[in-house]
Amino acid sequence: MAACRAEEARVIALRAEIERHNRAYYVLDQPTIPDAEYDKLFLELQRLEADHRELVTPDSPTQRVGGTPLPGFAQVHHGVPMLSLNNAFAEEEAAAFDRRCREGLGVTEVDYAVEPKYDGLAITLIYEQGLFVQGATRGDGTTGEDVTQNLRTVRNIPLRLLGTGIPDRLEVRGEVLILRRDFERLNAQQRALSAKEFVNPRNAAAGSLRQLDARITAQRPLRFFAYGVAQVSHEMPGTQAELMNRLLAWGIPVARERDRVAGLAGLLGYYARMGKARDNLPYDIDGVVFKVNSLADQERLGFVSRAPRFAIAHKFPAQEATTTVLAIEVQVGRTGALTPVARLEPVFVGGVTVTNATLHNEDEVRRKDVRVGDTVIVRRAGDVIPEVVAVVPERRPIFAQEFIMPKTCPVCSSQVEKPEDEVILRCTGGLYCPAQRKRALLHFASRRALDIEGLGEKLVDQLVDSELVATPADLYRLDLATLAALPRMAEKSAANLLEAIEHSKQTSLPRFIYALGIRNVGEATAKDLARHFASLDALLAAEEERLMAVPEVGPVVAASLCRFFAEPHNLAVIAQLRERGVHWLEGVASLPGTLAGKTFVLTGTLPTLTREAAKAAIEAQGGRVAGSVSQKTDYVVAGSDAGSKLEKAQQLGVAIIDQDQLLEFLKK
Ligand code: 9MJ
Repeated sequence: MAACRAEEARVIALRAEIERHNRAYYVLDQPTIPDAEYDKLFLELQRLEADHRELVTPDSPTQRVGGTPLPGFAQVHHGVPMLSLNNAFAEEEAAAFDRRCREGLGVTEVDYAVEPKYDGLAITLIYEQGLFVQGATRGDGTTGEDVTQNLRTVRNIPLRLLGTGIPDRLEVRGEVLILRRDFERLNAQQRALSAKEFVNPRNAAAGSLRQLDARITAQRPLRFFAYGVAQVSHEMPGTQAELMNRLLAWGIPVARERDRVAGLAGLLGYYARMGKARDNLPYDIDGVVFKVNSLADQERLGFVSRAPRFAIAHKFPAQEATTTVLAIEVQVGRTGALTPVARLEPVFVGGVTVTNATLHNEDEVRRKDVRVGDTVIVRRAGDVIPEVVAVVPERRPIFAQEFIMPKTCPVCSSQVEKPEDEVILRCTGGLYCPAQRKRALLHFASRRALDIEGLGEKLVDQLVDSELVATPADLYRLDLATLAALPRMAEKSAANLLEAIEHSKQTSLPRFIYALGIRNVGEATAKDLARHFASLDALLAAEEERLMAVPEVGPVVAASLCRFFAEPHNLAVIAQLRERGVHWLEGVASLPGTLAGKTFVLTGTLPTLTREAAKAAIEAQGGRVAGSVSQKTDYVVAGSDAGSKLEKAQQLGVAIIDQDQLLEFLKK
């Protein structure tokens, strides 16, 4: 049925509105309407076009869904070759690039346009009279594949350019990629469908772009970002930075993180800034790109073989590398969790040499099917612990055996159980299990717990293996002769350790609760409990209901606490710790750290607190207690019979408080 004028007008209005929302969402990252409303507009347009085929245009948003699968991709010859960039891996190489640019241009300082180096796939887009007509992959740089149908489905590639001054012909270069958050969602979807997950966003983007059936590509969250112009029929701006702004004005997405800098210092500053920002960017980047900003200067510098002289990619350390699995071992954690760990052929990745990578749990090993002898892709991003991302199946040795989790604890041979609703297996040996004992000791001694400096993994291994120490309470019975007799232990280190142990006796209630290593009781919960109960005995006496009355404590935490305190062995250790001198200031419900950066001086006799107790309480909150009053003193805590320190404080105008005011501070 032929469309009437009103329908034609509606189709035009719908298209304009949908494209406006598309641009707001995909190019400007500022969504304007809820998804459901967008879907309604889209459906209305689809229906009108289905009823009136003559109204369908190639730039209609409905044309982004993909059509009949192709038998194969046609080849496209690139009129202007798609070059690659030379790489700089070190500062000296960036400096050499800057020197060559300065010398080539005869200037003392070069103005640069800088941008992220996307870890995606290079493509080229051709627009004629503002209409997207062809898109192709880079291929070998001279000839690529015609992936126009697939690129039409990429939501942030404009099918028609917007605005004014649209050239008759424009060829834009850029990269297609998948944003990290979209990648996570895509893999979750794959899991839900029991389909194979993608290894990383780059592989997912590559696989999606090279689909012969564009309907599949349409379902993949591909994005495009432009970084250059190969050909244009019109007069264009004179710099790379302005060129990018012009593309953006036409509705072509460009990197938000682009910038302009001066000279080598500017380049290195940008590299450092982006290196820090890397893990928080919406997409993966593998470095930054430096380009001489002036397009005339770019032309003067020209090209060397297949790469421009006016640009360079300064790479970041790779976050992924391949290596081989030498063994799969199972570690037992503090709470008995069994974690499979891959021992790897050492490999340099993420800026460090990695020899182990976590395999998380049994389900993960099975899903990834990692076997000893496998070649695997290892990832280490930022400070995150290295992990095995995937196996390279083509390189699996024929003898490789499927990995099976042990049925008993690999350390103490106790039964292994899989608690309901958990993916991890746990050793049921509790503190009978040396592995759990070692982990518990390390946790007890860790910085945020009792902070025993020098009590590291090796020493804990020695102490437990030689049966000198089984529980944290045993630490407080060690003596110099016993410690110094340990292999590889010098008398000085033994003395230092004893001093650190002695020092740890004075602690705070939140630290002590945290140090016990109760499941589901982290630092924040320990603080909540300490604040609520104010004394350890009150906490020990609390039944499940009273525990649940703590605002931040739910049934899981309450159950863990009850289980822990119901264990006579745990109560015995707590009693021994107290007997052996571990102490804290009780009756003061407080939040550690509230006095950070504040210096106190104590003088005179306080009504109830001993000087040691007051000092411990201040220090437990991160405050410092000094011996004499100076300009740097924040507060003098004065009791009865205060002498010269009080006078000094008055002279210097330092705040003077009493015990009650101090206790108020400690409560905050
Ligand atoms: C990437 N991959 O992000 C260039 N690139 O410029 C950027 N690649 C490039 N620019 C000229 N940002 C040739 C290649």
